[in-house]
Amino acid sequence: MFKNLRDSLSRTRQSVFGQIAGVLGAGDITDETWEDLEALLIQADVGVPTTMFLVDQLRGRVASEGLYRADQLTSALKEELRAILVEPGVFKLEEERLLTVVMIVGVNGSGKTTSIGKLATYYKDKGRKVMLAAADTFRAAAIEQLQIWGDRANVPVIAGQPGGDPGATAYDGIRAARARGYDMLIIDTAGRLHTKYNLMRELEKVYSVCQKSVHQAPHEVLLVLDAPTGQNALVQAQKFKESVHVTGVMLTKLDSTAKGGMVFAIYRELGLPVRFVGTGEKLGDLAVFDADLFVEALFE
Ligand SMILES: Nc1nc2c(ncn2[C@@H]2O[C@H](COP(=O)(O)OP(=O)(O)O)[C@@H](O)[C@H]2O)c(=O)[nH]1
Ligand SMILES: [Mg+2]
Repeated sequence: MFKNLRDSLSRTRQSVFGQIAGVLGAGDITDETWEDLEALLIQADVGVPTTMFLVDQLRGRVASEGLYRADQLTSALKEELRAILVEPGVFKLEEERLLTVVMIVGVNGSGKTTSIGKLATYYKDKGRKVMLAAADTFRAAAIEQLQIWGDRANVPVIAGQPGGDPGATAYDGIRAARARGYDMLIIDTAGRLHTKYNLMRELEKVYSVCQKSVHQAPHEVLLVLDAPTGQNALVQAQKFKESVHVTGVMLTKLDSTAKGGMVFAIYRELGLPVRFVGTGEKLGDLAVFDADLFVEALFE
C-alpha cells in the first residue's frame, strides 16, 4: 500500500539531479563544471552552507585523488552526499513498549494532520494498536480534520473541546490509551505562528504532560516540514527545536516539488534525521526514508 522512496523522488530526479548528471557527463572538469554544480545544488534546495561544504569536499578530492574528468565527480558527489546523511540513533517508534507516545509538531498547513493519518495506517498495518489525540484545540476544524483521518485510518481519536487545554487533551489521550490497551498514541498539535498566541508555550505544556505521564515520553517528536517551502522551513525548524526536543523530521509534499535536496540541509544544518517523506494527499502516500536508497534514487 505504501510507496517506495524511489517513486517519491521522480520530480527531484527529473529536474535538478538529472541536470547534475548532465553537468557531470563527458569532458574535463572546468570552472564551469563547478559553477553549474553549485547552482544546481542550490536550486535543489541543498542550501548555501551545505552546497559550499560539498563543493569544498569535492575540490579537495579532485586535488588529492587526481580526478580530472567530470564523470569522476559523480561517484565522489554521491559518496559525499551519503556521508552527510549520518545514521541516527534508534528510531523509537520501531521499538516495542507498553505505550509509545509521539508528538507531531510543525506550522499550520505543513501537513501534520494528514501525516498522522498516514502514520496511523502505517503502524496499524505493522500490528500496533494506534490511538490519536487531537491536541490542536485552537480551531474546531482542526479537531474535525483529525477525526476524519482517524476514520480513514480506522483508529480512535481522543478529542476535547475547541479552545480547550491541549495539555489536558494529551493527558486524556494517554489515559485512554492505557485504559483501552493501545500501544501507540500520536498527538496532533497546533501550528499557528501568531504573535498573540504562544504556540511554543502550548507545545512545551503538551511535552511536559507526556514526560510526566509516561516513562521516557514523548518517545519521538516529529517535526513536519513542507518541502516546497524550502529554506524557510529550516528557519521554522530552529524555532521548534528551541522549545521542544525534536527527534526527527517528516518531509511532506515531496510529490509537488523538485526540492528534495532539503534533506541534506536538514541533516547537516539542523542535525535531525528524516524519518518519513510524504508524497501525496492520500493515506498510502508515505515512504520510509532510507539514506542509501535516497542518494541512489536521486541519480538513477
Ligand atoms: N501534495 C501533497 N499535499 C499534502 C501532503 N501532505 C499534506 N498535504 C496537503 O497539505 C494541506 C495541509 O495539510 P494538513 O494535514 O491539514 O496540515 P496541518 O495544518 O499541518 O495539519 C492539505 O491540503 C493536505 O492535503 C503531501 O505529502 N503531498
Ligand atoms: Mg492540522
